[in-house]
Formats: sequence, structure tokens, C-alpha cells
Amino acid sequence: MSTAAKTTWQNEISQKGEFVRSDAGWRNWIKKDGSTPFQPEAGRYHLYVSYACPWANRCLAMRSLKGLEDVIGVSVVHPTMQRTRPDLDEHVGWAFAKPKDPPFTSAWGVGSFECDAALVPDDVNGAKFIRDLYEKAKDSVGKYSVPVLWDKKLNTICSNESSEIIRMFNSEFNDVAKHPQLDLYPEALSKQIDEVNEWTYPSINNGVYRCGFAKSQEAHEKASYELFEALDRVESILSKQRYLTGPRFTEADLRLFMTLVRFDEVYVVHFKCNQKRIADLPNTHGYVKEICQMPAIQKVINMDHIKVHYYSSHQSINPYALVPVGPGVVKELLTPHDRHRFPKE
Ligand SMILES: N[C@@H](CCC(=O)N[C@@H](CS)C(=O)NCC(=O)O)C(=O)O
Repeated sequence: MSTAAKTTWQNEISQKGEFVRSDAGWRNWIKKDGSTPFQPEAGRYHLYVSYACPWANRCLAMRSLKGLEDVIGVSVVHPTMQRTRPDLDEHVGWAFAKPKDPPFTSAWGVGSFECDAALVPDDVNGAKFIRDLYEKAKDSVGKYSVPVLWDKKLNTICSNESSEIIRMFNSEFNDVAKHPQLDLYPEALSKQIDEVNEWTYPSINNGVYRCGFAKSQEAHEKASYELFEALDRVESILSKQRYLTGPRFTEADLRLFMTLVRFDEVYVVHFKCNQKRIADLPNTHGYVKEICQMPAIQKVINMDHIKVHYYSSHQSINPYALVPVGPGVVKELLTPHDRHRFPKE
């Protein structure tokens, strides 16, 4: 096995010190029309996630919204990344809890929602690390990222690209979903949703990482200005309508929400995104509260995992893994909001 440096967030850096996220390597499509080898069968796929990761979290949320819990199994890693092959190389990545690990509770006191939270070991492949899955699938790209959607029938990775996994969950499993009528990517809005995603992804979803993982002042500032300009744009849109594309909650909102809900608790400090807080943007703040209070979403948000992951896994940014005490946004996010002032479809 090669001992060459593996791709991780630490080395996805351009010459100018910018964080450049590499493309996901596994991009198969599950299709109910039979046009691919991946059929949407109940019990065939298993989703590997971290509650902390916004990309994995959007998949968990879509699974929950569509009522696919009995159809697609889930395993949950420990929030703190660990050395995966201490005898072989320096790689640090996602690990499953070991039997002797203390139970992961709200020991950090940041509180959580009524979340399904747990550390769920891998009873499908018996993996100890997410890396094990990629090696089993003979991956040659080597960024051992979550989410991973595993196909138990073909015994390999189906997809590790969250934006595509949520599309598949939204439309391809309707024969076995509890909520087949729910459509977060309706045909009539698809162009608008794509247009929103086109700027929210680079400037906000990935923008916070571009701020936090930058290795030059110039790269950090560029990302930070772009991020806050985009957040002002969000605030302006949400001052006129309920959701990003109008009166209907869509995929574009789900994707943006996953970054916004982490923002004040983590990104402001850890990723130095401190020009404003979400709490300073009244419409955006109300919007985050509203989405947080949707039961199917609330149960997949675990602020303990979120907070502990970021502060304990990025050694070069926070070498002593100190977890700041404040601000503790969970209680606040469950207080009333005023989004009812805009119509909802
Ligand atoms: N394009 C992927 C990105 C996933 C991704 O980068 N996940 C991060 C966690 S937030 C990861 O697993 N990183 C592992 C590493 O950097 O080693 C998606 O959206 O699914």
C-alpha cells in the first residue's frame, strides 16, 4: 500500500494558499428507470455520516424528510478525527467509536436538539475507519470523506457526493419512501434552485471552509469578503420572501441551512468568519430558526457533534483542541420566529 500523503482538507491548498476542495470521486446514480446498475431497492444502500459534516448532514436530513429511515441504514462516526494507520502513514480521518470509548454525550454542555444522535458502528462492513470503506472499494482518489453511500449488493461505494445523493433520495426512492409526495427539487423550480446553489455553494457552504482553511492572508480575506457579501444577499432575499426561491422550501434552502446552523456556534470563531453573526441578520436568523424547528430536520442536527468535531479535529488551526464555551445557540434557535409573515406553499 502506498505511503504517499493522502488527500485531506490539510493539503487541498493552491499555490496562493487558497483552500480548493477536490471533487468527489464516486459519482454513480441510482435510477428507478433501470438505466444504471444502481436500482433504488429498500435495504440495499447504507449511508455513512458524521453529524458534524454539513454535506453528510444534508443527506441525513433528506433521508429523514422523505421518510427513508427504514429503507436506507446509517452508521455514524465519532466527531473527532483520528490517525487511521499510525504504523503506516500520517493520515488523520473519520473513525468509528471503539468499544472502550466513553459514550459520547453532551459532556461539553453545548446542548442539543432532540436529535437521533448516537455513535453507530458499522455493522455492514465492520469498518473501523471511513478509510477502510474506500480501501475495500479499491478507491484510487483517496480523499476519505463522508458522506459515503454504500451499495450492499455490488459491495462498493455508490456515491460520495452529497449534492447528488440528496437528489437521488428526493426522487428515486418514492416507491419505498414514507413521504413520496415531498419534492424538494420540483421541475418548475429546478432552474431557480440550480441558480441559487451556484452562488451559495462557493461563497457560503464552501466559503466558510475557504475562510478557515486558507493558508494565506490574501486567500482568507478574499473568501471572507465573498462570504459576507453572499450572506447579505441571502438576508436581502429573505427580507422579501419565505425561502430562497419563493414561498416553497426547497433543496436550495436545505443546503444553505446546514451551513447557517453551524455558523454562530462554530464558524465565527473556528473559521474566523467574524464580520457578522447570523444573529445580526434578522431575516436569515428567523429562517434558520424556522428550518431548525422542522421536526424531520431537528432530529438530525447534533450541535455537540458539530462543535466537538471542528474544534477537536483541525490540529493545525486549534492545536490544543480547546472547545469554546459560548455562545450556545441551541436554545435560542428553538424560540419563536416571525417567518409566518410571508406566505408558504
Ligand atoms: N463533495 C463532498 C465533500 C465531502 C467532504 O469534503 N467531507 C468532509 C467532511 S465535512 C470530509 O469527509 N473530509 C475528510 C478529510 O478532509 O479528510 C460532498 O459534498 O459530499
